Amino acid sequence: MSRPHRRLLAWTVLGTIAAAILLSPWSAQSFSGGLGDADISFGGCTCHLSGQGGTSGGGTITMWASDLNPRVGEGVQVRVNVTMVELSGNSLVGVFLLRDFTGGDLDRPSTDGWRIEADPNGGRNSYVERTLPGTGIEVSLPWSLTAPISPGTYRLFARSQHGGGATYYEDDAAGLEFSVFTVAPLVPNLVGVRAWASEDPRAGGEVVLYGEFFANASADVTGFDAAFLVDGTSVGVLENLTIPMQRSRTFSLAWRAPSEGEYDLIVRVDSGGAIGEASEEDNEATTAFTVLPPPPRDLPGFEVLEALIAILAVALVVRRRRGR
Ligand SMILES: [Ca+2]
Ligand SMILES: [Ca+2]
Repeated sequence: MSRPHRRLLAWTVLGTIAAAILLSPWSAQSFSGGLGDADISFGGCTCHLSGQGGTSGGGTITMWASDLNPRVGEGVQVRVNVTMVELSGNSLVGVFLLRDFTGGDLDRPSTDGWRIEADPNGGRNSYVERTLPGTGIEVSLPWSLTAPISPGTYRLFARSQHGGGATYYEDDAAGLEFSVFTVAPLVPNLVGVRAWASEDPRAGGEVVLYGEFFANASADVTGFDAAFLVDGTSVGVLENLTIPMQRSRTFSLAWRAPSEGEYDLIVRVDSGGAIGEASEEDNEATTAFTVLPPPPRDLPGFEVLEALIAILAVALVVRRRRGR
């Protein structure tokens, strides 16, 4: 570049900056040559917000987040898409990630406890610059953030600016609202789902008694018992049981029914009180079941008949010999 050309360029740059300072209230951050990526605030601009995914002027800026309801301290991807209808000569666009428009250091996301893990250019800044490939072409600027460690409602805004100088200056903004929540460990609860007995039990025969339970818990529930009661009397206790979290499991016990009739079955989980639960009132599964009369005696089988015939035959032979 020749010396006159350099001088012309320098004056153009200075003139552009001067014009921007004179013409724009947020001119300190207009950038004919760019500000450079930085962890900076927008600087107290009182411009209006165009709304969620909004547009204003000739450009478009939209925001997208991987999760609007993250847990405290959870990673969140925030993507800011920018399209410009007009561009200044250097095609440079700057985008701020902000918590509000109050300006000063307080408008940075870090004020609310957001942590910037990576900005679109690989740094950890709230403000980045990109050279756009052209007007009407969208560029996507992804930030990796860690959500604040306190639950609550938080907002993030993206604001773009470009151009600078007397001829062109534009400002667009978009915002997203986040509900950051905390997850306290669930107080475990074992719940009786249902109880039943094997089909058509008969007096003197074996009945299998069943109880199904659900573990509403954020960890597997282990080391509890299940007591089986028939008509209020314990007929057996299973020890050292486990139900995986958010699962149900069926426990069973064989019992010999003494006589026919109606019976009540209660299967009570954690009867020994090993688990402190959200509710101790819902630990039973109950049912009524009927025991049928004993089965009728079987008719003699062939083996018995054959044995009887053999005995008769022997008896006949013996009698004949005696009769001689
Ligand atoms: Ca319970
Ligand atoms: Ca308990």
